[in-house]
Amino acid sequence: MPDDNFAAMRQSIIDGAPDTASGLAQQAIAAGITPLEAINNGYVPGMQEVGEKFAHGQMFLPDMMASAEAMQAAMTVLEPVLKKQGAERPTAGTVVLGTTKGDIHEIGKTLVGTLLAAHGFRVHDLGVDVPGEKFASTARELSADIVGVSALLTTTMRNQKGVIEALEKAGLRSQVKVIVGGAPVSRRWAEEIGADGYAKDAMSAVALARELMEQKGQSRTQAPA
Ligand code: B12
Repeated sequence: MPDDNFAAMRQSIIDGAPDTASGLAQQAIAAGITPLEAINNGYVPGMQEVGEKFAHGQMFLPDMMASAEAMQAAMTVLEPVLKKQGAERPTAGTVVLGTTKGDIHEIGKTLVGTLLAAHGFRVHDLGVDVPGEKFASTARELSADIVGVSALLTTTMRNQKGVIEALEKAGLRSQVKVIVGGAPVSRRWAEEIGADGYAKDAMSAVALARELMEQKGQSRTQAPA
């Protein structure tokens, strides 16, 4: 697909144009473009630019909301194609995923969930504004291997630590790996709060989850009988 089409995808997000965004996604699939190429080269760069414009006062909240709608319209087309790939694989592990309390940003978290599912993980998405106790109770219910916590605001990052504390309180911390992400989150922050890993984007989150599953497998075989 020519770069022009990726530029059009990017622009559809900046313009907050859901119909254009989903139409371009359909065209991309028909042309044999992988959903990931469309996401990484077209739509996500659009969202990044929206964030920059908002930060510089060149875009306002309603514009950012329209851009989010356009992104979701594109994802509605791309997600089923991505998920189909995962349904054809053996289960790689169970992940409980959500955006932390006080935070309603969901696009990045959902993308992480979609890619994990596309790579064979069983993903339970708790949605947004999720309290730590809910992460813990669901992790127990599903015997989760991994809990993934997203935060997009500097004010809600600290609630990622709250999730770890809730898992500790529930006596689950040693059984569950915790991964964190979101635009303001860093590797250093992950270490500071005692998470097991950080990933900067959805593809790295898949690699991280696989690595942690391997570690879990090793500690299981090394554990005394
Ligand atoms: C879209 C958007 C919104 C939408 C969200 C819609 C939705 N349904 O999700 C709306 C309009 C609702 C919104 C609201 C607000 N927003 Co806003 N928003 C954004 C924006 C432009 C894009 C976020 C996004 O979707 N990016 C695209 C995705 C693909 O990227 P991502 O989220 O970073 O996710 C990737 C990685 O971070 C990682 N990842 C994400 N989660 C996880 C989880 C795990 C476990 C792992 C491993 C990895 C991982 O992988 C993802 C995929 O590659 C950002 C700008 C930015 N640069 O982030 C601002 C931004 C986050 N928002 C901001 C603000 C200030 C707000 C508001 C407070 C505005 C207001 N005055 O009301 C409210 C907050 C409401 C709340 N309580 O949560 C600020 C935050 C500033 C700060 N320092 O805290 C930002 C940075 C904009 C800015 N530059 O000022 N927002």
